[in-house]
Amino acid sequence: MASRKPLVIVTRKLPDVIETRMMELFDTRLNLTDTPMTTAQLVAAVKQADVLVPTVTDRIDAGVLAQAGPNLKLIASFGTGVDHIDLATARQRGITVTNTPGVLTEDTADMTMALILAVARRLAEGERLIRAGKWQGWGPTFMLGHRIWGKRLGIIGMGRIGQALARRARGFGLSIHYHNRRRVPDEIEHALEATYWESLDQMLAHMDIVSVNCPHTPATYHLLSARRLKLLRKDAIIVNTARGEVIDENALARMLANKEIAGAGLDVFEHEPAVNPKLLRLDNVVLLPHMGSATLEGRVDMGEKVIINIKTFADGHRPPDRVIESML
Ligand code: 8YV
Repeated sequence: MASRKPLVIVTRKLPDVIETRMMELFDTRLNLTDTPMTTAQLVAAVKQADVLVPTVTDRIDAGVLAQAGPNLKLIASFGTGVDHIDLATARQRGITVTNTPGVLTEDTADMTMALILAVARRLAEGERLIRAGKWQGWGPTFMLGHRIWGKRLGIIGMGRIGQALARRARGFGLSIHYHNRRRVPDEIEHALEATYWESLDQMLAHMDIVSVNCPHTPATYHLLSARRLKLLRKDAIIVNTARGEVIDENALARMLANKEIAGAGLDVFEHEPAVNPKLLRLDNVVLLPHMGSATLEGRVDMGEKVIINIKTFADGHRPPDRVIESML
């Protein structure tokens, strides 16, 4: 790759400043219409590219990777989650995979907190009521939500985003509980005054609010299964800004409809962009179109990381954000 500019194929429209810089540095092919690529287009891309820059909307599975040309040596994904890429196959074929960790932590934690508040305090319902012209005026028992101050928040996945959520939630008077594959270091637990639950089942049964902040991996697929969702208290609310696949969406929709769970705030779905029709009919859920990290600043920072990963790789060095094998 060293003697010429690498051919970099970008699958979606990125912020202008990022596209401009990529054009300067690399032989870059952009997707100016932003139409998601079909599988055939992805195959055509991996056949030619030295570097592919996909996003969460591209399924880079074993079938696509099997047709990759000999030049494809780097997949520099625009995003942190890598569940859209078959990492094992990429590794077998000697393709390095990088992502963009760290730069969307605060934005995603903000959105998680926003969803917690939106569900508990019925923000979306209130907004819909006004726009429908149905607001008759203030009343002492009108639109009552629930106080979050003093409640228990159970965070599933205490990585960067989980910890950023915990920092915010403490300011809102929530007590912090978490379940994680590994207990976090003592100093972090102390700083966040966080209680570790080795048993997810036990934690779920005791929480007022549960937030999903873990990646989607084979081990976390339907981690919140129908059985586990049944452990939640009837007055619990659940928010998900991670990946839809971590929750059994059908079971969740059924339980929300039956009022076996009080409410949900969902930014991600199992079959995006499809949303389970049962969820659309419910007032006690707030639905967002996967916009947890959607800030201009965040997207530019993500693009910067993509550029740094490609440039470092093209210069013959190990790119900083190589996806670690333990995620497999
Ligand atoms: C990104 C995300 O917007 O980075 C992630 O894992 O889920 C999103 O917030 C998306 O992945 C971009 O590809």
